[in-house]
Amino acid sequence: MAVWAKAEAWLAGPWLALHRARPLSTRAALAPKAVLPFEAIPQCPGNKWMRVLQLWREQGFENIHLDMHQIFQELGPIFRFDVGGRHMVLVMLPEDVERLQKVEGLHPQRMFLEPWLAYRQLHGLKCGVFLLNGPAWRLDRLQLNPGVLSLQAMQKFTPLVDGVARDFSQALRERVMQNARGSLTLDVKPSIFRYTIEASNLVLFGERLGLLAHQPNPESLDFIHALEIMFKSTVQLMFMPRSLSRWTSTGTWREHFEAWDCIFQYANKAIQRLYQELTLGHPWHYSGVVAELLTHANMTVDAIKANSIDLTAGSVDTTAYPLLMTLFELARNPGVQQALRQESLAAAARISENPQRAITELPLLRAALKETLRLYPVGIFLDRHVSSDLVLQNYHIPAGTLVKVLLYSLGRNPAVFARPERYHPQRWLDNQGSGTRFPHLAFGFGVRQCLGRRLAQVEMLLLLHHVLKNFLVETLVQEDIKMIYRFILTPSTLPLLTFRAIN
Ligand code: O4W
Repeated sequence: MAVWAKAEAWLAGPWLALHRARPLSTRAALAPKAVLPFEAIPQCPGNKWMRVLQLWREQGFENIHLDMHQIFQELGPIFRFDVGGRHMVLVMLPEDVERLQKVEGLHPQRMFLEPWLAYRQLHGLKCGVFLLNGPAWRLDRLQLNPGVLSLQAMQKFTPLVDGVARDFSQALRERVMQNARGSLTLDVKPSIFRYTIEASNLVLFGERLGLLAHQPNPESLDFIHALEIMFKSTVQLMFMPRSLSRWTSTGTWREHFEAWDCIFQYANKAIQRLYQELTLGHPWHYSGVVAELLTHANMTVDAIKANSIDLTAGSVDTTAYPLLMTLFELARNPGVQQALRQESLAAAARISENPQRAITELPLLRAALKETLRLYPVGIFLDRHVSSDLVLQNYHIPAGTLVKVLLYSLGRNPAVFARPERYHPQRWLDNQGSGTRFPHLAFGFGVRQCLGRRLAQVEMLLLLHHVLKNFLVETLVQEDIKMIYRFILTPSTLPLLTFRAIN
């Protein structure tokens, strides 16, 4: 216990100083509130071209979240950073996110993602909203929201997801019961990926693939593999100007484009099947998000296709990894797991009558998902090209600057989250009454927040609800899992989990 307390104090030390902000030295001596010029922002040490070299040698930036976390501890809660020819400002405090939110204009702009854009340019393909900016972005985004992100859309697709989540736990139960011990120990990652593909495909296209009942089909395995290659090569290419990387990383560009070929092929087939059926006659029932868009949205078919590809490809890893990290945290925190199970069992009858109740009747499980994303945010950065001047940590930030919020550091700051290393979902509920609510920023903020937010939340919530009702989840591993940055934050390894049937 004493050791713990010490470790905690050590961890908290620099952080608490950070949160009080503006520590040390010269700045404190200056007139209070005098806004300092941009050039005075502490600069990340090291040479920017050396970092390009490091990127190239290390084949990516797998520890960028840890490196930047470290730099915050050394330089304070704001610093400047350049890689190659790019300049950016990094921040990590909730107050700065608030300031960014306040100055948000009509067309908030994200970073420029060259490798993804290059593929679409090469093939003359339209971009989905993730890559668009300006008025073109806004037009499409406003058309997409009602079919994808609205409460009504969520109410329509929740029963579909519930069916897939039930099938998942049914299939797992059958496998568990085949064992004489009534338990099954496995690497659950392939099953969770099949679940997210199956559930998303049903919600988007109104079609079951049958991935949970049968052995994995080769097409979806290729699709999963292509996504992995695409993410990994994105990081190797995104921090370097193309004029340079075309010479230094020719093989990586080829890999990247081949991965996109496979991803587009996979998604296009699903779109084609649906398109044919809709052409043959209009369905009587809700047939999924893309059918809604094709029949109701004021968008071209090409624009709907481009966004369907983003949704199809974007709803696999982004939902699977938080699910896996939640299962792991529940396995090593049996007390938390038991509390969640009680909540799920108490609400089970009402939810099975109407699956939409899951959203209101499982507050602790929803808090657990927030807690997972606090520690393991899928997107470690929120970024904005600011459209007007603003002040962050008392420094002037001119319009046009790329500002990045490191969510990874925000979630692990003890001045924001007491004992941040603890997996403690209850903190989100304890906090609700008080004035200072915790920032839950894993899905971003404002009009550019994650379009798939509600789909991801429902997929995660219902899978965990049905798993918790049916199984005890256990693990031998108590140590933290090392996370690596591959455009999304992913676990470097996952421990075996044991599922033990209840009753
Ligand atoms: C397509 C997507 C579109 C994905 C294929 C895959 C995917 O995973 C996603 C995401 C990513 C989208 C400096 N997607 Cl064709 C974009 C839909 C969250 C969905 N939700 O990752 C988060 C990480 C958002 N991130 C960033 O913006 C980021 C990462 N690094 N940097 C910024």
